[in-house]
Amino acid sequence: MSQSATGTAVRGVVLDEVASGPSFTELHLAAPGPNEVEVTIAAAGVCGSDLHVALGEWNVPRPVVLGHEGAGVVTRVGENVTSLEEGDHVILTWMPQCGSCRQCNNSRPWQCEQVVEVIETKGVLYDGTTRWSRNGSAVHHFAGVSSFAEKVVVPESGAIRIRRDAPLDAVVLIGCGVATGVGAVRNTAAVPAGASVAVIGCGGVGLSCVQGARLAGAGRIVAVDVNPDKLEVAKRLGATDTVDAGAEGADVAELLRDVVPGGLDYVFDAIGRTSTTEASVAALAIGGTAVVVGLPPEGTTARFDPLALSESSRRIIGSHYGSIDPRRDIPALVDLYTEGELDLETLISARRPLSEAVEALEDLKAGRALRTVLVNAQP
Ligand code: PAD
Ligand code: ZN
Repeated sequence: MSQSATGTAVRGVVLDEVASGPSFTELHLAAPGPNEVEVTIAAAGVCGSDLHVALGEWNVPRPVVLGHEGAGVVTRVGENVTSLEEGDHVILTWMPQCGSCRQCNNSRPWQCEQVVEVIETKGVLYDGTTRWSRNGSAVHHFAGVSSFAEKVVVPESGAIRIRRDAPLDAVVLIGCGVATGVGAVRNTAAVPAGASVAVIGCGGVGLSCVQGARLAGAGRIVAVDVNPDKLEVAKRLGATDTVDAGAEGADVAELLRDVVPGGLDYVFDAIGRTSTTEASVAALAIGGTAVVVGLPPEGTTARFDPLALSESSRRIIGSHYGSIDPRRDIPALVDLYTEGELDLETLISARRPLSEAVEALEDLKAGRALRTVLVNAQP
């Protein structure tokens, strides 16, 4: 990496075309502008959402530097930055709230309108331009994070300062998967102690729902997956029962009723396929709530029986980013980890160098990995 006043040469994982797949390549990163910071990445987590983009299931502006779970150290601050300084340890968030839209003003920073309209949709930072380029041509940011790179530039509100004694190659997972799963249970659904809970899909997000249910004091926590290894992990993280949905023609709602007759108070769909969303609703008890957490491919639809919904006071709700306020909830989740209440090590199936991001995405696609943490060897 060579650094100058105008920018830095860094390596990162770029997706040009879905057909050719991502590659680890040389890029130019411009210096942070006003209200932006440069962060040297220590670790990045590989999440199902990166896979959605790599597989072309979500359309984002390309070429794009992938990655949206990241943690590192602030190495430069732009003009007008007041809340961060060089040397701060930070977890990156893909919800760098603008602080002034209708959602931010209504204390719903996880739905910031400017993030959707500018950062996510256009693949740029708040001034409408990108800090990334390659051979003089613009390359886009992914979700305002692009953590599969040696260094990044993000909005000031996209870097959340955390305590310095927390290992960055573990707490990195809090930035997306853990915040999403734990938050869905504790914030979005506000599951009360004693409730019966099922979680469909035990990847990084679903296992975080399992942990959230344990932290909430749920009475029954039923983990569902097609992979028996994931169900074993779910038990270690607090599942009281497991359902293997791998058999040909398995009816997940029926299998869940065998475990909890009368249905469940809460079912979390941590995958977001038509079949899993429909099963989440069908498995509910009277007054139960289905929570759609997993993000489906664009254009997906699901069906439910409106009569059963109305007659039995059931609810279907969506959970975006665990309804978290990053500045409040990310440091609090780091505290839970350092106090031994939140298990992150069990979620990490491998640590690999950043240069092996493409292989790590392959592992996730093939179901071989829980969370792979990519480690930047030269921070
Ligand atoms: P993952 O691929 O690690 O986990 C998916 C899990 O589902 C794996 O354990 C699979 O074995 C399992 N599975 C697959 N098919 C079935 C099935 N038919 N029945 C039961 N289990 C099955 O992904 P992840 O945990 O990183 O992400 C899960 C989803 O959450 C993904 O769609 C991602 O985009 C989404 C997400 N949502 C938010 C949000 O704000 N709502 C944030 C981050 C990620
Ligand atoms: Zn994610």
